[in-house]
Amino acid sequence: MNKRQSEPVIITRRSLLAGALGITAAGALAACGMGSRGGSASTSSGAPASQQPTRPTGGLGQPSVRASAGGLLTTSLTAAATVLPVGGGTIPGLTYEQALPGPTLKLSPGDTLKLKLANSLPATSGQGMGMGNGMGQMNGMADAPGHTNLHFHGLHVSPDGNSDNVFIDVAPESSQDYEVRIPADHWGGLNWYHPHRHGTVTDQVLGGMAGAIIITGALDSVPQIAAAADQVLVLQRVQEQRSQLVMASSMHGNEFMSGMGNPSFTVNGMVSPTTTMRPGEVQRWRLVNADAIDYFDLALVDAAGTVIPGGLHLLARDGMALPAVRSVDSQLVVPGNRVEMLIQAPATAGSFTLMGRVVQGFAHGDVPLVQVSVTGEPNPMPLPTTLPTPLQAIPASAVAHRRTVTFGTWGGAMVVNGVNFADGPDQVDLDVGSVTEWEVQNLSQDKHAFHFHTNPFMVVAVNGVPEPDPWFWDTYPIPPATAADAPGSITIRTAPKDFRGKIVQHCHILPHEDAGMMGVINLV
Ligand SMILES: [Cu+2]
Repeated sequence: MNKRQSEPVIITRRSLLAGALGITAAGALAACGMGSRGGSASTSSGAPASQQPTRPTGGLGQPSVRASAGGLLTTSLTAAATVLPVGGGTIPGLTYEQALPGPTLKLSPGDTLKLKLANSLPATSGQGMGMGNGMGQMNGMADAPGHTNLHFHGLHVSPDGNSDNVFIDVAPESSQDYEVRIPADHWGGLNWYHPHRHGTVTDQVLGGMAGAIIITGALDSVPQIAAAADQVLVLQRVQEQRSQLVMASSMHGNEFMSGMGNPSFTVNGMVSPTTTMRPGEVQRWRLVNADAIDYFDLALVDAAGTVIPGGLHLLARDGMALPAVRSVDSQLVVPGNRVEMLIQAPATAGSFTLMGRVVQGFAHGDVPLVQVSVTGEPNPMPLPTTLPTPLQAIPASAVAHRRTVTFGTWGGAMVVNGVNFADGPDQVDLDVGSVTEWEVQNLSQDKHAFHFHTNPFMVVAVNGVPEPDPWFWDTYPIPPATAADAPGSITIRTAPKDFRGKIVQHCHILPHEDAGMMGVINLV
């Protein structure tokens, strides 16, 4: 049974109170004996006692876990207004299951998820941000306060019917039964769910509506990974003046607005939670950037504030395992990105911090995401080198089609291929079963983060410079244009398979998406 502190250590201006949602979730988890591993048999290590990891005992809790059994996970999520305790006061939020973040859904390849989404959101939520008053229409925002739906971000599943279909509309006081079939050959990794009803997404994600989805996979049985304590880290914000931020950030230069309304960045519902590791211990940390706006540059820093070189041992990005461990100083995560990594505590007692370092242009400063106290008997654990991954790089020789896609602004509106979602949308076909190479251009001098649904893509170049080790993502920042005739670009290769239907490509800076920076892709 885990021992957990009753209170998070308060080191920042704001911190969720003891008894806040993260602690409640952790307590509930400990009470039902699941611990941080979520009760998964697949993480049983069989390692000798000296190799057993220290279980997290600090203030860092884990979201509650809902795991499939016998090939099926039947569950429900109720979206509703929630009062979030912050500092000495409260902030009105929007959550799933009254929890920040929502519960973690854990499934295996071949499983079916049957999920009832119940919409108990206030029918007025989202009003006051310009929707329905002309200003929102000018921005391309849909006039649908309180409406919602679900997107299963990162899952390679059908986009049709009642599966991962973002054209479903769930009105207030109604519900929707989703059925999502995970292919038997789905890759394992961390994904996430969030609302995707055009026009209300930003308000709902900023309010707190997000949760992790774990697909089990080959990494789980790598001995060095199986021996490591598994921590899911859901990075979100709690936010005053949410509706004003939504409105302001849908305009140009959003990053300068991202500090509006005193945001507090949380991990599993707490500000700068603490955990402990033994000297030399290795833990498996899986982080999703579930913020709607901000980029973060992740790095481990020591007590003196110095970056620990090679401190992030990357296993997977956007839910897809790398072919080998990559040990890096830092890793950028834009909204929607996931990064899974091993973290090794130094050989001697002390402390270090997972820092979400500021990215130029954003207002949040360096955010200490998780603080680690290194204490106790040394427990040196090994790191793996090569990794099992079911993915294969897409060679240039396989490219059958080429296309250019543009993200930018036109007459003040956010557009894809020159068209605002409310005015079209832009529609393009994408051939299933063959390889297409895309140049995705950013015509504006704002930041944009490219995402499209159902299939991942391999990033082969950024601004025309080849990537040294091209691999897969499902969300990737497009560098800003440096001049009107000098767009930023990423070059990607896609090999869509298995599913046909109507999906979307959009900017994952969600106020841009709500403002119409989204187009339709027909998988044909
Ligand atoms: Cu954007």
